[in-house]
Formats: sequence, structure tokens, C-alpha cells
Amino acid sequence: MKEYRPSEIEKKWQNIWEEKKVFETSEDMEKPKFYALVEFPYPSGQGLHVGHARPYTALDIVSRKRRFQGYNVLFPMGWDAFGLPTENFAIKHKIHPREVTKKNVAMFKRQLKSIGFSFDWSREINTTDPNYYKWTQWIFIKMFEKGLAYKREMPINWCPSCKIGLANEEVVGGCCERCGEEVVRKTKNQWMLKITEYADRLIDDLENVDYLESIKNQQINWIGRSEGMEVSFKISGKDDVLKVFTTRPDTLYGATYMVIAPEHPLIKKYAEEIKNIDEIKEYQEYASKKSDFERTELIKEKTGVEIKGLKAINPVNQKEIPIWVSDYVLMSYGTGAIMAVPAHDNRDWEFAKKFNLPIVEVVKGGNVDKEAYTDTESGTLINSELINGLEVKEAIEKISNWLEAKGLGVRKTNYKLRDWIFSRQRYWGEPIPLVHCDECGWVPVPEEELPVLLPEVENYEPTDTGESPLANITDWVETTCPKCGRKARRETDTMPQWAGSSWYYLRYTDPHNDRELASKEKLDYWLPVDWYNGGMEHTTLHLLYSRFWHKFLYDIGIVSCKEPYKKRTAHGMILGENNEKMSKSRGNVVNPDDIVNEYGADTLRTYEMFIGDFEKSVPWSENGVKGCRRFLERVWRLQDMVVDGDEYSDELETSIHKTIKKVSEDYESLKFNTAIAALMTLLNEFNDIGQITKEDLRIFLILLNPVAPHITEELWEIVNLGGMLHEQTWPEYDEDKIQEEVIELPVQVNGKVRGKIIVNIDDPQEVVREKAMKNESIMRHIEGKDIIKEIFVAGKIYNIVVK
Ligand code: ANZ
Ligand code: ZN
Repeated sequence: MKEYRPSEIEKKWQNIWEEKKVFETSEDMEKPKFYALVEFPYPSGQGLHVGHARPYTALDIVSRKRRFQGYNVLFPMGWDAFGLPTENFAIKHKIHPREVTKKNVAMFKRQLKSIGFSFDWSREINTTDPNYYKWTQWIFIKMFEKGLAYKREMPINWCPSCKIGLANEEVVGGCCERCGEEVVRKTKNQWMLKITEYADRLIDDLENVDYLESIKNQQINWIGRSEGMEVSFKISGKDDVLKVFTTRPDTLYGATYMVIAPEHPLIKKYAEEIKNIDEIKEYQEYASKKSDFERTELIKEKTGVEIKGLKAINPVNQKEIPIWVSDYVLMSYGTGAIMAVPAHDNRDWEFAKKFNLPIVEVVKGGNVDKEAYTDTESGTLINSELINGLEVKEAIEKISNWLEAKGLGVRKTNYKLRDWIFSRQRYWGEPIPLVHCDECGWVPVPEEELPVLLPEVENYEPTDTGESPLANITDWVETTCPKCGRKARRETDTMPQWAGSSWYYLRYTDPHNDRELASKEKLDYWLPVDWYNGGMEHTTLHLLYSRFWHKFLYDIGIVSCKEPYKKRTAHGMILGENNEKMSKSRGNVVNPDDIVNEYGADTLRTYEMFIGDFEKSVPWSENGVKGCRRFLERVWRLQDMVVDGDEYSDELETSIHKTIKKVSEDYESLKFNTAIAALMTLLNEFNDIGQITKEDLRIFLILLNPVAPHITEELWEIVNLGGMLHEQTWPEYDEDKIQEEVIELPVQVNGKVRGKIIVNIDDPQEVVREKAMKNESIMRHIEGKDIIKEIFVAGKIYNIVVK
């Protein structure tokens, strides 16, 4: 037997697969299709990270399994290559971002290939390729034509260090997500996309997709649909009303004052009558320096000023109440004004305490001297003439009807979701394909002139005025109006990095099409994506944006399904050995190249899948890598144990059927670690027996192949199992052969039986633990405690010791 040398066999098989185009997707539309998608990487200068390899291996496994099952599989890869890091690197080192991208892509591609992923490289795409971004621009123009893109003066979040406007989503804790610098507000004319028009559909259509529940919730929370009432408060002595948005009209009798946002137009309108207008202006100035995030932080000490000279009248009891200005009310939500009910809203409560405003309890249930009572599930209305004695929900219903009947209010749905700020004042992005003409306004560049290429510039540095560097290229900016032929100017803003990734999965279906973004026939065949796996960090924005674009393309007849992704799962992160995030600054980043070189790609792949539950974050462990390498060494030695025979060994029959079932199911449900564990168990049985048939080995190799494709192909050839492994079909198991004895197993917690669970007599401890943890009584007894010991006697008892 030759020694196991991954470096030789891995290259060898990668070349064979490539030459034979084994993983190239066929255009045979008679076959059932399977479209597996992983998030295409940003080709950064740091190269591939072991964190990338985890989701890629996972869907590589599923894709390989599907090919064995006779599917036409699309498993593509590409580059999300526009964006800031590349541009910043280019500025610093004075290299064109195109060159930087080219170099980084080459590095990523070499790394990905070395790991043996079964991507169809003939469909590689790159968002910075003009043949690609032509269609990104085309989609933008279609949106513009449908009124979904508009330009508006917007207070934006401005990062003074990156010199870039950021979307709300890119501001984390008041700071720039990229560089950590504190974000300031600046007003700019920006292109906006009307994603809000799709808010309801983006929530409602989640019903028909198979996403992790947590991912659905993130989408829903981000959109933040809120049903309430817009109620009009008369302004005392004026023929004017102040409108508020409230989700709690039942608390109207408890409204003891009003609050308007510092930017509210009421202030300007009545400036002459407001006695303390200077004080208010001062406060406006103070508030303008804060971000929305800071303003709405709960723990923040409340600030505000009473408007002297204006009062509002509560429509339910005609009481006159004061109007305050405070920055905890945002102009960008609802009507920019609220009725304050300190007894039942936390912020109002704090504000009232600080400024000594009256607190009137209207829902009985808590102690409003101590804190606001916000529960809507229990409590009865008091001090509220029209609705006394009702529960909150009934009261809301009744008072809403009353308000509507009197013309004092209307039911209203609000959303947290804002329109998408789509302009960036940077170089390395898709030029927004519009021209401004004094006569015709904004005019799209005609389709036959697309793409609008990024012009060459001397300097990619954004200007301090906040203009894109493109604004300095007079030759490029000055053009003629496509409509009237007069002089006109090009838009110099570029698109955000989110643009190219909003539709990339469509392009993979037909990546070389130069007449349309993809042919209808191919889109109809391949869509929706059957399985999309990505990071938990992309379950709000990227997912929302791409669903929005997809729905728009559905509306204009480009795609035939309403949702782009049938199923969306997420992987956990790979952390450093000491459980912290891997980062350059900590010096704990593991380079996949090193693992491939030292242990082999198959070891890397096996380890990445064996490392822990796929959806959880787990620390890297070099020892774990070594363990996986040892497993593969033992697999390698199977070649010396094989005897002829096209049936299973008698002693192994049940185990093999069981393993086929287990592995087949686990690969489908992200339980790659337990699938590998089952294969390890089977390998142990092989070793116990000391001799296996070719048929035993055949099945073992096919099952392991999706995880460790190189070593399994090589063994297949060495043992001469016929043809090549990748040409085989996925094995079937026989349910009759794996009937097991089912028993009721008592589970003890600290020596006392706390529940009985149904298990198979030879279920291993992990399986029993899993089942025990789903038992309510047992869960209750261990909740909040640490498991310090487990005693397991198969078929008899399982005892958990907790502290
Ligand atoms: C009176 C009230 C009484 C409220 C009560 C809550 C509890 P969501 O669910 O987020 O939509 N609100 C409305 N507009 C606001 C703005 N521009 N800035 C800050 N707060 C605003 O929350 C809606 C509630 O948030 C509204 O209902 C309003 O306070 C406040 F016991 O009105 B409520
Ligand atoms: Zn014109």
C-alpha cells in the first residue's frame, strides 16, 4: 500500500474533474433541477478564510449528493467585487481597483479550487465586469421608469473618515460599520429606491418559503410593520391639528402631554407665537448633532423643551395639554409627533419623571409610580369614560371605531423600513445610468448604450465636498441628452455594493447572455434557487434587497416566481482557538492554504463539517484537524482489507443500511457532523471485522465522497470498483433491514426519574441526549443549570447530574 499523500491525489482528481467537465451544469431541461447557492465572496486582499469554506463545503456536499441522485445541479461561484475595501486599498497603494480586484480574484479562485469544490466555473461571474453590471444598470433603469427610483434631499449618515454616505443599516451603534468612526448627519441629494412599496409583500410572502424561523423573524422585524391609529389633536385656539401615530389609542385618556420631533414643521409655522422660540431653536441645533440611534436609545437621559404658547386638546376629554419638543421622537417615523402616555410607555414615563409631568393611569395592572405598565395582554381600562372595564384589545377596537366615526382618527399601518438610499459618492461602483438635462430632467441612458462604463480617473479619492471622484472628469460628465440632444450632465453617483448582489443568482442561470439579463427559458427552468445558504449577518439587508429586486422583476415579467429562494439556511462562524472572532489584529486567522498544504483538502473539508453543529459558532482546533486527518488515514487503509464480493458482509448488513439512512438524512438537514460520526462508527465496525467486501467499501466510499471527494475517488480507482466514483448513483437502504427495537428509557436528573423517552435500543448517547433535551419535564429540571456529568447505560437508563 502506498502512503496517503493528499497533495498528489487531490491535484490529480481536480484535473480529471476539470478536463472531463464533471461539474459543468448541463442544459438538459428534461432532467429535474437543483440549484444550490452560496453567498459569493467579496475578494478581499486577505484571501479566503476558513469561515468561507464551511458553508461552501456544506452545499458542495448537498450538490454532490444531488448529482448522484440524477439531478441537473447548478452550483455556481462568482465575485461580489465592487466596494470600499478594494477602493481604499487602491487609493493607498495607487493601483487601479480593477487591478486589485483581478489579483484578489485570482487568489480566491486558486484557493477555492485547491479545496475541490464542485463549482461550475464556466459560469463564474463578477459584479465589476461591464457585461455583468450592464444588467445591474438595466434593472435600475427599469425601476426608474416605474417610478421606484427617485432623487431626494436626504439627511444622510456621513462617515467623515470614509467620506461616504451610509445607509441606516451600515451604521452600527452610531458608528460607521466599516471603520468605526462616529457618523455625522449631512444633507445630500440622493437616489432612493422605493423598497417601502414592497413592505407588505416582503412580509406576507415569507409564508411560502422555507427559511429558518429566526431568519423570517429578522426580515419581519426589520420591516417593522406596526398597526395603529393616526389621531388628530386640535391645537388650542387655532384652526389646525397636530397628528400623532399611536399603537395604543386605548390609552388616550392617559395622554398628559404631546411631544414633537425637533424637526417638526409646527415649530416653523408658529415661530412668531412661540414665546420661547430661541430656546427651542437652540434645542433643535443640539438635536441635529445626534444620530437617530443615539436619540432613541432607551437608557439615554431624556432631554426636551416645552413649547410655550401652544397647547393641544385631547379629543376624548377636551383637556388642554402642553406640547414639548424632544429628540426621542423622530421626524422620520409616523407623523413625527406623539401623544405621551407616561403611565404606559417607558420613554414617556422617564420623560414625565424628569420634567415633573402628570402620570395618569388608565390600564389597571401594574404600579405606575414605579414604572410604566406596558403589558397589553392583561389589565383593564380605568379613568377612561368610553372604554372603562374593557381589556386592552377590546378597548383599542372600540376607541378606534369611535375616533373614525367622529372623524378624529384613521387606522394606519406604519413601517420601520425606510426607502433605500442608493447613491454612493465613490468611484468603485456601478455608475448610475442617468443623464440630467435642464429641459427633460433625469433621462435614462438608452439600453443600447449600456453599460455606462466607469471612466478612468487619476485619483479615486472622494472629494471633501462629498462628490464622487467621477464629478471631476469633465469629458465624461458632459454629454448630450438622449431625449432632446441638448447639453446634459451624467449622474456621477455610483451604486452601493448591495446592488450587484441583489440579482446575481439570476445571472448564473445564463451568465454569457448579451441580449438580456438571462433568457426566460433558463430563468423559468432554474428558479427559484432550491437552497441558499449564507451568513447570519446577511439575513436582513442582502436578503431583503434581493427579495425586493426579485419581486420587482416578477412585476415586470422577467421572472415567473415571486420569491428568489425556496429555502434559506445559515451557518455559524468559525472562531479562533480561544473562542474569539478570527481577525488579523488578533493574529489568530487560520489560512485554508496552510491546512490544505499540511493535511490536505479532504481533511480540511471533513474537519469543517465535523467541527460542530453547522448553525452554531465554533472555535477552530488544530487538534480537531489532526483527528480528521487520522480518520482519513484509516479510510485509506481500507484498501488492504477488501475481498471480492458484490454483497454486503453478513455482519455489516444492518449497519450499512442504517448508515445509508443516517447519512442521507443528515446531509439534508445540516447535520454534517453526525453524518461523519456515523461513517466513523461504520469504519470502526469494518476494522473490528478486519475484512470487508467490495460492496461494503463501495457504499462507504459513495457516502463519504461528498465530504472527502478526492481520497474516495482515488480508493475507488485503486480497488478497482468499476468506472469512476462520481459516475455512480446514490445508494438506497432497505427499511426492513433496519428495524430496531424501540423502548421507553427512564431519564433521571440528579438521581430522580424526571421523564421517560422513546428511543431505539441501540441509540448512542448523543441521540438519547438530543431526545431527552426535547422532553419538557426534563428540560424544566435542568434549565439554567450546568450539566456536570452524564451516566448512560444503553437500553437501561440515562442519568444527568446538574448543578
Ligand atoms: C401612545 C402610546 C401609549 C404609545 C402607550 C405606546 C404605548 P411602534 O410599535 O414602534 O410602531 N411613536 C410614534 N411615533 C413616534 C416617533 N416618530 N418617534 C418616537 N416614538 C414614536 O411604536 C408606536 C408607538 O411609538 C406609538 O404609540 C408612539 O407611542 C410612539 F402606552 O402612542 B405610542
Ligand atoms: Zn433633454
